[in-house]
Amino acid sequence: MARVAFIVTTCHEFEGIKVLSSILKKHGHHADCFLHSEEKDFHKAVLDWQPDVVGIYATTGQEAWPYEYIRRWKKELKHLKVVMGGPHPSHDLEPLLHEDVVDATVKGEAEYAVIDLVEAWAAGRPIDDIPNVGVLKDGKPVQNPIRPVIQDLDSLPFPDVDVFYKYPFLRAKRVMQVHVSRGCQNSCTYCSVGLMKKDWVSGRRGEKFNRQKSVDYVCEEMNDILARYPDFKMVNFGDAALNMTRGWIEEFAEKWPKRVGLPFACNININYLKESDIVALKKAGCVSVQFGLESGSEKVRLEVYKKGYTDDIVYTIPRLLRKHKITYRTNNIMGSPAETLEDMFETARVNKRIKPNGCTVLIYRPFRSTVLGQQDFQLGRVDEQKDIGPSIQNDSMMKREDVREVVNLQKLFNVAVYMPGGEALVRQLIRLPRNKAFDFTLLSFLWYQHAVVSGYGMLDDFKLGLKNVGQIFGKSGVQKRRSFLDTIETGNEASF
Ligand code: B12
Ligand code: SF4
Repeated sequence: MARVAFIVTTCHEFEGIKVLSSILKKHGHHADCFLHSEEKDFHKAVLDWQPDVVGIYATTGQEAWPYEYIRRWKKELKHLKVVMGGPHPSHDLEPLLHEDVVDATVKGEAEYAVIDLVEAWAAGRPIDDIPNVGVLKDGKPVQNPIRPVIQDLDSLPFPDVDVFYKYPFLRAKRVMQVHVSRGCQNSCTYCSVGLMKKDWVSGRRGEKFNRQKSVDYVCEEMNDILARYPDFKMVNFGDAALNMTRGWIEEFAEKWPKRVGLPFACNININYLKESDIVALKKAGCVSVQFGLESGSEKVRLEVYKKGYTDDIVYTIPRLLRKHKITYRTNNIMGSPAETLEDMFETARVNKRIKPNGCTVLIYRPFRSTVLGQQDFQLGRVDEQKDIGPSIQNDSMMKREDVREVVNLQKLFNVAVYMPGGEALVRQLIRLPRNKAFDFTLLSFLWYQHAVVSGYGMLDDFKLGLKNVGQIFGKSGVQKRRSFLDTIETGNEASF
């Protein structure tokens, strides 16, 4: 039986790891997860656990941080194997070139690939033919074909929350993070989901990419967690959109209040949201929703981002949310190649008009796993030498004359939206060199809106910040310098 240690830097409960841990345990293996921020001596904690396999979850920019740790562990644990999974190696096999560190990657959904992999390693069998796995052959990274995505999410065991809630900080928070679906109805060009849809499905007839657990499964999963961790006051659904399957929210509104009854926040896709869904969300106990406005320009939203949110939808849904007393926050992108600085000010003005309870503002990042990102690299729009760290809230990688103004506007966006006369002031301020006061302004708004408006709790959010205060606005690769902003659970990372 193999011992598998997952490792992550961000202080958050990762759904993918919870599921992988539970499926490994179901197959008789041991699994645990080690959070860098929560261990006094990270190197020793993992080493003392004596893993046979270390599993890294990586988004782009967050793949290299553990390499030095792994080199040290490999010196002491001669048999140790290392596998990397998650969005980054699913689209980019570069990690395999670090032969002394990464032994295999996994593309897409990893439940069954991980079982095959650890069992092959334990038995000394070759891993070259395991579906989803990527390996180095004759010095070249090779990606094996992938198996179909898991069609019935109810067939999976309950996610193993214990590997995260063993940490006092995570189990003492007000808000529990939960996922009830995989996929998304939209395919926005700046998001990886569009390409995942094409790439992560095998093409088998009838195979679905958008899947949701049944309401009964979700209620049972919740009660199973609450029986062991009864102090959570609220749930945040981290899914791309809770309104993914027609009829699901109505059934949820009937069952959740009686069987679980915790208030919750979630993300929604407003182009699929009807007033009856908003009524059902309210009835179910929804206190706050978040959606991606992304751009004030309808043309950019529809033609470049392919987001499907017309101006009509953008102005109607907030009115309905206010009518039914659900608070809402928007996500906004600054600095994409589709926009001028004036377009970005228009995004601020549209926010002013639709009166969100908070605005999350992210800087456009050209991921190779997105349609728009691939175009940017092809067209030479990316400053590839610039290390902006793993975050999409720190700096811009785009070659643009007005990059300083764009980054400053992202930091001061909320001033333009919420302060009387704010836009005129911000127009002056963004010309100044970037500085800590601007960073602090962004953090303060984010903290207030997230902690107070969406109900995550001032203290929890503040503590999360303090844990990482030495790591503000970091570069890639070195875990000590990871961005503080990465560590803030914005409650929604879907719509960026
Ligand atoms: C919820 C979410 C978050 C949450 C939780 C993160 C998490 N992964 O649980 C929070 C808010 C913390 C977050 C933060 C960020 N996120 Co995020 N997030 C998502 C979102 C919406 C869903 C992820 C999810 O839980 N899916 C459900 C689970 C079951 O799937 P999964 O995590 O992919 O796990 C499966 C496989 O990936 C694999 N797997 C997962 N872990 C491992 C580990 C090993 C060892 C192996 C072998 C396999 C494996 O097996 C799992 C089960 O099948 C996705 C978009 C999406 N729809 O996928 C973006 C997404 C993953 N995030 C993204 C980004 C950019 C970020 C941030 C960098 C943003 C920032 N703040 O600057 C940070 C990075 C933090 C971090 N260390 O990952 C990008 C990644 C793009 C890329 N190419 O790298 C995505 C794809 C959205 C996008 N823009 O396109 N995010
Ligand atoms: S940005 Fe949000 S709405 Fe668009 S495809 Fe990604 S997860 Fe779906």
